[in-house]
Amino acid sequence: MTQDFEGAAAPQSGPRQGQQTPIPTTPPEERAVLVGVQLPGSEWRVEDSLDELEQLAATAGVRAVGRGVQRLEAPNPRTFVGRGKLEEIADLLPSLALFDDELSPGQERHLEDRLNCKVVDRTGLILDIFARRAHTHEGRLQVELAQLEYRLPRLTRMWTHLSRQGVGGVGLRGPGETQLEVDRRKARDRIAHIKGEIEQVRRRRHLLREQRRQGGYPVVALVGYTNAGKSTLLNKLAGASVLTEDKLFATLDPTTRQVRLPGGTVALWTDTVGFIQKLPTGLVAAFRATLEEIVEADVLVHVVDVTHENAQEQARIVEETLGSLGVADKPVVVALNKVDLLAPEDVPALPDLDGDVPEDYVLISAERGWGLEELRRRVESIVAGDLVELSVTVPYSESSLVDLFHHRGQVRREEYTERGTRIEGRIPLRYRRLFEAYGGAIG
Ligand SMILES: Nc1nc2c(ncn2[C@@H]2O[C@H](COP(=O)(O)OP(=O)(O)OP(=O)(O)O)[C@@H](O)[C@H]2O)c(=O)[nH]1
Ligand SMILES: [Mg+2]
Repeated sequence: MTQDFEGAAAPQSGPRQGQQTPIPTTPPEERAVLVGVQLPGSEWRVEDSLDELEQLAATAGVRAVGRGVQRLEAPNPRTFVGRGKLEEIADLLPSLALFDDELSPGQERHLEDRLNCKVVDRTGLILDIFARRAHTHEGRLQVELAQLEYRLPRLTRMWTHLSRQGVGGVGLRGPGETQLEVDRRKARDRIAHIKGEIEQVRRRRHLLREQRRQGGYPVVALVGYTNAGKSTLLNKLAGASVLTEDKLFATLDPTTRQVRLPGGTVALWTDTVGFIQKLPTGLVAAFRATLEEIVEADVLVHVVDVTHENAQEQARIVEETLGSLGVADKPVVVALNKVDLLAPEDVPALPDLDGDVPEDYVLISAERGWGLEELRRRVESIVAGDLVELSVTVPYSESSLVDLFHHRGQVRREEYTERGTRIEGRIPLRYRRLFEAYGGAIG
């Protein structure tokens, strides 16, 4: 087991965020030590992951004053890191210890006792950022749900602290326990209530999407690692004014704008919340109403900050997250962004980057507007898709399907029969199954 440690006296040379970490105008109050472990088989170097954690911390207004890094076979079940490392961290007298991995409630409690400071894990920090950034009703609901679910198992803390300090005992145990039960019940009630409200949000979004579908507009979702440039791209394409920032998780709420494709089709492009490594599944689930924009999109544009030293790993995280949303097989165009930052001689070398660059990629600079025409062309060719010949009779109750045929396909013949609208024509392959019940392919 090797150990290394960088304390306040030897600060980590800033992460590559030299260009990214904003300089705080007021001195932040929190003095945080960042703690990470390198476990066997993990794809990320712990230092890179801590660079990212430092960037997250800066976004939350916290200054990192040191790092504790340890190579371990497995995290310590009680204290996550080993005893020696704990002492080194405690010596720095931080007001906050930020752990790069999710801690169990028990670990958090032990660590707070040993380090005598606040202990927050990566999830808690991300939730804090989300909470600051949620502006819409929907965003707030989703964040509150994620926070409550995160905190519920941690609600025992107050009580155990008291009992260990000897304040408890028989007299206090009753009320303490009762209070805890009350708190838990309140939290559970609130969770149920929010889930109900989020369900309404989902329904509303679903309706909106149905309306769009009836309008026949193809839907494009911008996905990608946080800070990749999704919002910048949407702004450039649509003249939208989505907040873009050199901070993680600038966007929480999806924005949708119309963008005309080169052939004249109008598509709806939606900007979504960024992904990040070690994003707990509970958090992803809380954002389901928003992420359904991705699930229901016709095409995904995966924006990658190709200048980031972990671009490959970031892209993989995005693919994994898409997989967990069940959309791994949706058509994707990869937009390798920020090429304006690359030296010209690096640009043509990109396709060989680790031999792992996907086929359907476009080099772009969202900021300069480079490559956007090509991007729109790629998207259009996917949206147009392969056309198949269909002959169907659609019941009058399903008039939206007739609209869809008109908007997305080419109607050659249409007549009104007793059973419904009879249509012959061509439609993109992927819509065929919608018409399966009403007829079939010609030839
Ligand atoms: N040089 C350069 N910078 C870019 C480009 N595109 C985006 N950026 C910068 O990258 C940072 C992040 O951009 P955003 O558009 O906010 O990124 P995002 O993917 O929406 O990020 P989140 O909403 O946080 O997930 C901003 O500082 C942008 O100005 C580009 O093509 N070139
Ligand atoms: Mg954004």
